[in-house]
Amino acid sequence: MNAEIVILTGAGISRESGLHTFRDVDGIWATVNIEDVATPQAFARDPVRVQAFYNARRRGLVDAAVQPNAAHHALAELEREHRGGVLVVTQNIDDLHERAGSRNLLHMHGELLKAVCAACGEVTSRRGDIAVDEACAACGAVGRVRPYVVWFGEMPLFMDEIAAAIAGCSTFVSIGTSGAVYPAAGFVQMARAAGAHTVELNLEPSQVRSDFAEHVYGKATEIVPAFVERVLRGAR
Ligand code: BJW
Repeated sequence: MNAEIVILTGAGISRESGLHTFRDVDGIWATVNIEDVATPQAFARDPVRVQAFYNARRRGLVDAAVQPNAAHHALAELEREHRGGVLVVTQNIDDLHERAGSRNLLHMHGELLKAVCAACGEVTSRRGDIAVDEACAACGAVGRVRPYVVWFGEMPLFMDEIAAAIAGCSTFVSIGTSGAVYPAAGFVQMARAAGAHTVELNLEPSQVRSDFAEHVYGKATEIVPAFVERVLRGAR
């Protein structure tokens, strides 16, 4: 995946679309414990609770009120217009980048609108709830269908592709992420090692702010379109 610009996005880019971030004061982890919903151990211990948590978030995502915002649209425009190629690596499990038109896109933490069978690995599209006692359509295993998301302690997806893309990029941009979760928080170091220019676009300084060469702080719907315009005009 050759791309001059690699962009990492996090929950902050979708906040102005009406989706919650995780670690802000009104974020998801302020209302529910990670250990209760976002680990394989939680799913083994209490599948009812874990399925209810993700079913509720899936219902929220398919609500007509949730739409891509100006930042998602600006990144899709950048991909269309920039000759050197653009890859978006998102930690988000929502589908707002693809709805805005991004095509060169990797969901490293999975996708809420998909389910996976933990028994056979079959991945399927899913817009409705997953039932706790559901049978997998492919292998018949009961109670093994789970959200297609990456929980703590599980290996994120597309790591080889991401590492190769970062190693070959000339600009690495991080948008709307706190830099609290690895390996994504370490991508900026990989980009620096590859000689890339590194830019942080966020509401506030992230936990890895000192690793970036350039910083712009503000709302994603304001600073991302401005950044994209600057890149497309040819100035960096
Ligand atoms: C705005 C804005 C606006 C707001 N405009 N900006 C010790 C050291 C280092 C690592 C570890 C460690 N102990 C354990 C680990 C590894 C662990 C980890 O990183 N833990 C840390 C907490 C320390 N990582 C993992 O386990 C990962 N796997 C892994 O490492 O595998 C390797 C391995 C596996 C097995 C064996 C051996 C090795 C997996 C991580 C999975 C993360 N999963 C989640 C849930 C996904 C499903 C779901 O959505 O429910 O992913 S957790 C959650 O955090 C979600 C997010 O993608 C992820 C990152 O959050 P994000 O996007 O940064 O959101 P926030 O809320 O943190 O930040 C939002 C930012 O936006 C803020 O800065 C705001 O200011 C800003 N903002 N409004 C612009 N309008």
